[in-house]
Amino acid sequence: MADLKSTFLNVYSVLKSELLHDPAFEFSDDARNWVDRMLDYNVPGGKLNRGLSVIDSYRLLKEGQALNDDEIFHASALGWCIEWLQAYFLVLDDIMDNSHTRRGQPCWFRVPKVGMIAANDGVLLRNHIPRILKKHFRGKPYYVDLLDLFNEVEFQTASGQMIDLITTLEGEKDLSKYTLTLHRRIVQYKTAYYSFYLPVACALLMAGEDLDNHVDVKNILVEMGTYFQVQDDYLDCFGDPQTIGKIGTDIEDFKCSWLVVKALELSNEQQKKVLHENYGKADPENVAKVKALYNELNLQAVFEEYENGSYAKLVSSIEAHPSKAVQAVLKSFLAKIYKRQK
Ligand code: GPP
Ligand code: MG
Ligand code: MG
Ligand code: MG
Repeated sequence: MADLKSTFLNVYSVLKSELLHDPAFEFSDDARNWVDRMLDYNVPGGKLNRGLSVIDSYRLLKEGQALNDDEIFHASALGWCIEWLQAYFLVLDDIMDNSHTRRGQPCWFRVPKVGMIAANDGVLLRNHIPRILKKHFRGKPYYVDLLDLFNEVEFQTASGQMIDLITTLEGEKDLSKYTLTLHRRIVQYKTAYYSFYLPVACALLMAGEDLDNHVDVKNILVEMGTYFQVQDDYLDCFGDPQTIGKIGTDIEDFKCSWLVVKALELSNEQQKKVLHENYGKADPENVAKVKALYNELNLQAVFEEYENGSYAKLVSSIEAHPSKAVQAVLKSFLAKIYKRQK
């Protein structure tokens, strides 16, 4: 495993070096140094789950056949494309959510002399993906499908992010619209497709599969992605910032988080009033009142119950899948996130 990770990290160095010598742009030393630092700051520092999953999934789809160096390189390059996509989303998401830290360091836009250059860095990160794909996959029979997949998933994510953002609009702060149905719609689009479906879809394409034949796999992965974002919402308030590497801002940002939806469901009139008066305010006193109410409502236990139920449902839909290799892919993914603390 440690070995796989170091192989994967070596591929990062190769891809970075190619991008820093892209013949389509005449790099000055300043420009090359900027991109070099920007990539190192934003691309490789996360858990790398999404990226590594492409290699894991491809291996499982090959049912134990040893992968050759070329296959490992290509699966790694696709994994890195997802990590690049994630870096692009996070750099921009942190600006939009006015966040402070990410992966245990200041958000990129908060680094001195970066500021709003980060917005363009996000655009650059996004543009690196088709450049990597062109260089390494142009001759593959699944090249067009790969480009189409990344485009579709990016569109879904940006649409999910849009509904995540417009539900919090100032002047329209209306908690009564925060339901489980709205929450589900937001998280399915903003998180599930790119974080869960995309890695497995990349592996399926590499294995020569037609994605239209795997709608059932997509549905299970979207379900898993929904569970993953509920965990993210939970950790935003109850996680340890040292462990998750970021400080939560969902309460301040008036986010349609799973926690506030559950709190609204479980509150009496008095408690609802507390939420209406304090949710979505930056003042730490207001935030503390919301957190105190979450504790009063025992949301940690409510979450634990959700987590167990969700896990059991996922396991049974995975076990209903006809292919053992696909079952193995899905189970390995689920094992990586079940009861995660970060
Ligand atoms: C996670 O939401 C969603 C994204 C990172 C997608 C962003 C999409 C864009 C098109 C920019 P989040 O805000 O809950 O994540 P975190 O808690 O990590 O900030
Ligand atoms: Mg966000
Ligand atoms: Mg965010
Ligand atoms: Mg979050």
